[in-house]
Amino acid sequence: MRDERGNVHIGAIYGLATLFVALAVGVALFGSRVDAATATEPTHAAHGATSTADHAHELTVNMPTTRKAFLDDPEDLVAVAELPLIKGVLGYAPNVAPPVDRDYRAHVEIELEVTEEVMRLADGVEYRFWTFGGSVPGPMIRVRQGDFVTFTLQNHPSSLMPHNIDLHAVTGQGGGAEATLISPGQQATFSFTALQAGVYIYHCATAPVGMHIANGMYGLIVVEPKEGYAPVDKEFYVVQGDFYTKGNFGERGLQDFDMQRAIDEDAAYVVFNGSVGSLVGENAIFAETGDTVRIFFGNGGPNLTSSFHVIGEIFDNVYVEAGGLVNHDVQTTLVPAGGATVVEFKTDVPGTYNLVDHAIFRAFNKGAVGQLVVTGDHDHVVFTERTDIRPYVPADGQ
Ligand SMILES: [Cu+2]
Repeated sequence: MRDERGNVHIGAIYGLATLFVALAVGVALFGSRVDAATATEPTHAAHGATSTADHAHELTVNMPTTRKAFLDDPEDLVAVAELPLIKGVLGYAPNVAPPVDRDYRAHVEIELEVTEEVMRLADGVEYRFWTFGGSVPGPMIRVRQGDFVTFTLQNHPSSLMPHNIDLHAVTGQGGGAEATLISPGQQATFSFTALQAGVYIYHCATAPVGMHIANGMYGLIVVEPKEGYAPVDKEFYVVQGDFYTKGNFGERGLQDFDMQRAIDEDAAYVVFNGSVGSLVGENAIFAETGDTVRIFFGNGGPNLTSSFHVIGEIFDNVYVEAGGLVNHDVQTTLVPAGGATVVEFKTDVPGTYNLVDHAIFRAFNKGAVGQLVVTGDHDHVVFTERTDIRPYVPADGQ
């Protein structure tokens, strides 16, 4: 349409104008009733009108089969006053809170105490953590979709700071943050209905929010779908977090928080369950071959997205972002700061399986390693140990 001087040929302009007029007339005459079958060339409309059976590759979507909205069931209409009162049982990592195991709604009471205490961050390294329940992560809370939860947060009198809690499972102002903001030596209570199933981070949301999270104030609340999760042999609770100390990784002594480093997202430590080695050696988690394993995995952040991977395993199921969409056959799953996932797999071969953030310098240089030790019978079809080793001499003898 353009010659070597860059001029557009008049014929091309005429052709385009004719086409435009023809299209305009077509639209005026037929409007939306233009039948795809009358088109002389395939169009998007015609494509969309063909049967899906004509497609070589059909898109398959894993529709959530278990998802139910609150108020879908008659039981959701039962008044709170009629619900049985249950004391919530907490689970301290790597142990989970016990499965809900009930097919009715309840009024669940949860108490969680905030403390500030010096604990081990790595060998020879201590840190003044701010905690829910005296641990990092804070304990797992586990309820059933539709439960009415009365939540009491207590700030220990020995604390120096005010604290609160924002539970991502809560629908309402600040996730409970305003309702629970308390000074040392106070406690506050609020209630919420767990409207939606999923696995949710909770965290402190007191200013400076980043600092409270960076000091270890996060954990998971599991809202089981009404029919519960499928039974498995082993469940574990792991939460990743990044830490910002004045000293670099491994520098000994009591380390102070470094605000500038946190702003720069220059983590000195990236760890599972609050310290280097929390899931390694004698602290490892265990399973036997043939076990089905479920890991509730959260990421407290405050900054870094996790590329969660178990070396030598493939996740059979990943509850994408811990929601109702289940993916299969996944190697590494992204878990955002302030997010979670649920991964499930079956152990086939004995060995030591490293849990890592596959942003791999974090694993080998900043602490993000855990170990799942699998014992039991060896399936030599699934995997052989090394069967041969010998000197290698290239054919050309070099
Ligand atoms: Cu706090």
